[in-house]
Amino acid sequence: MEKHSGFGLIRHGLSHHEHWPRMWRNPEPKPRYDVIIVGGGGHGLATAYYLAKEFGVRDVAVVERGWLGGGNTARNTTIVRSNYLWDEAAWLYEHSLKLWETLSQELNYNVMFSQRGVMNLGHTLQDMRDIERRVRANRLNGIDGEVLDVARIREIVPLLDCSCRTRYPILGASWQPRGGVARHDAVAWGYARAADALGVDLLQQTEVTGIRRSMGRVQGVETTRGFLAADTVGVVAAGHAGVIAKMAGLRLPIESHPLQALVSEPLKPVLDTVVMSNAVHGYISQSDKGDLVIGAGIDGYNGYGQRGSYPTIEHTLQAIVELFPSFSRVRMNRQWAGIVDTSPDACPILSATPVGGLFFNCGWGTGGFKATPGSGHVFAATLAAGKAHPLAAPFSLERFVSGRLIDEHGAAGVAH
Ligand code: FAD
Ligand code: PYC
Repeated sequence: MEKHSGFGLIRHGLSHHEHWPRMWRNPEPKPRYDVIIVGGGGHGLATAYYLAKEFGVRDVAVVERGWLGGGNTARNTTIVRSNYLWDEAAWLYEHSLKLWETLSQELNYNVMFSQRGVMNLGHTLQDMRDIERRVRANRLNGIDGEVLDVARIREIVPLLDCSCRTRYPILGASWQPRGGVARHDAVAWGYARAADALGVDLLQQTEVTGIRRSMGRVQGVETTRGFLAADTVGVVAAGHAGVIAKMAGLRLPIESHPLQALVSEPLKPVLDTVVMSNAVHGYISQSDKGDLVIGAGIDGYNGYGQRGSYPTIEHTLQAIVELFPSFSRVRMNRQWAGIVDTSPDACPILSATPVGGLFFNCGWGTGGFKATPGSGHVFAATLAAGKAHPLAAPFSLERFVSGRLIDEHGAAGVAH
């Protein structure tokens, strides 16, 4: 395909941004599809791509109420890692991390995956015990990880205040060298372009307003562009999962919260890794264009407004300035929030439902960007087979009845 080739790149580079071919079609909806995916974020687009590419299901529509990747996918701070405590979670996120490592080649689209390492700081003896336990568990699962002492932290991040003068002195850290960051919207665009090329219909500006059911099975979705029939519907709508579940008469164990982020004015390169502290509630990295990308814990209230509250910003910036005193004079350029879907055990829900043919992929909370390729892959396998992929099976809704929770609050990058 010429539009994907090096010659195309040169020709369009010289074209003054005119007459560029569209990266994907803008099709009219068909009345029926084999599979409908609700939500055109990274997870929904990845699901559609793997359905078409690996499982031979090409009669697929992705139904998105806004624009592709306009939800949390383009609002997150792009941290990728797989250092979760429990086997089930570690396997799922590591499956994803492995897919990240070849994703640019797989999609022929540069998702700018940069394995610059992720550091999680410990500030108390209990933090350090938890860090040691998690790193050992990771290594037993073949996941890279080290426990760093303060001298090593200083070498890797010289700007961090590792003195004992701070309110919460740094005692050590966990370090995952294969972790890092990626370019969030490129991930959505790469999957969208590749899914479209395999025949998937990407229906933007199409809001799902109802889930039609009959005799205990899903029949399709009501949308602002009419009814679309399908025997299988996968809902991948992050913060709005609960709203869509209600349309099907279901109640999910999900709470929707705002989660904020900020970026600063661009600086020269000063920070070449990701630093997170769950104890003081702040994390930071520097983007390739120089902005400091900063985030916090969730705002405590439930809601669907993509703004967040001022006290959370203040608290986060206090934490960042305490960790990095030299950033106290940096000006912040922008702030925003996304709506995250938090579950009781800080783990996702990848599950069939009591409505036949209706599946949910949600509950990734504050940490689903890193899971985008793996989530899409195992959810596509689940939809294609009508039963859970082995990596998805532990994350079914059934665990909230049986009590087999997978508590990952300790490994969640930000408090929630
Ligand atoms: P989304 O990208 O939100 O896609 C869901 C889509 O569903 C949206 O486009 C929405 O418009 C659509 N939709 C909703 N309702 C309807 C409807 N009725 N009809 C049709 N479409 C509908 N994770 C990490 O791993 N690392 C991080 O560093 C990180 N940082 C974060 C920072 C912030 C500020 C936020 C908000 C989140 C962060 N996350 C992070 C979490 C991560 O962003 C999400 O878990 C992930 O992006 C979810 O992807 P998704 O495709 O499921 O959701
Ligand atoms: O899950 O690593 C994470 C994360 C970092 C920032 C927000 N979530």
